[in-house]
Amino acid sequence: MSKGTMNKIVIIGEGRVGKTSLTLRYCKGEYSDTQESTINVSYLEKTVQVNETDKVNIAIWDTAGQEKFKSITPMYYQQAVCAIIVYDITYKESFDKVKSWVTELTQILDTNKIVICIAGNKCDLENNRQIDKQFAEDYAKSVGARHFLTSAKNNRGIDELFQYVGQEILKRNTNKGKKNSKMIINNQSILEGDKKKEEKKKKDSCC
Ligand SMILES: Nc1nc2c(ncn2[C@@H]2O[C@H](COP(=O)(O)OP(=O)(O)OP(=O)(O)O)[C@@H](O)[C@H]2O)c(=O)[nH]1
Ligand SMILES: [Mg+2]
Repeated sequence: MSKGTMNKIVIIGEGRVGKTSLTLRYCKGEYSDTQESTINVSYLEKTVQVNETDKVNIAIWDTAGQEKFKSITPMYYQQAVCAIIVYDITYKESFDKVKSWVTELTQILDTNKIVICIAGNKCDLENNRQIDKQFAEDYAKSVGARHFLTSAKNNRGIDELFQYVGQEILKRNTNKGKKNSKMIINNQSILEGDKKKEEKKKKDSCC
């Protein structure tokens, strides 16, 4: 990956599902049982060490889930290369809403091009689970997304989630790079072909 490229990730989902807690846990190693609701959006940057040699810089846009901010959230989707949709495994309605987030994303972004992850957060509260893991995984698969179980409180599943995001972004950026260099090579061959044609024309018209 070229150094300095910033890859935009947007975190969306119902209010109080743990979007900010996930982000803070991953970026700063912090967690609070009294985390306050986000106003509009918050922004953090981090570098994901994908493997021994490759790093991916990510800019995380942690959106506000409260109803009153719903109309402004789509503004933050633009240019995103990855969306993480969070629900709370102990709150069924938050999973039902995942479907509307997926629909909204599809209307604004090319979902074939971006990485979509669905995170079932608060998995430390297993006894209060309202959403079956297999059910959630099947749903994620059906919309081309990858499902993760996370706990910001117990720091579970979060590194795996962002590691996957980093790997997928790296893969896509590498493919894009290959496509671009192919285009440059093709353009070069066209130019060289034109040059040869031009020289032949000159020769033919000469004497
Ligand atoms: N048990 C448990 N509680 C969590 C977890 N993650 C977050 N919480 C708690 O859930 C509440 C909401 O967390 P936030 O991170 O503010 O949720 P949010 O999705 O950012 O909420 P909005 O900013 O309002 O959209 C807070 O009291 C957190 O401490 C978790 O993994 N387990
Ligand atoms: Mg928040």
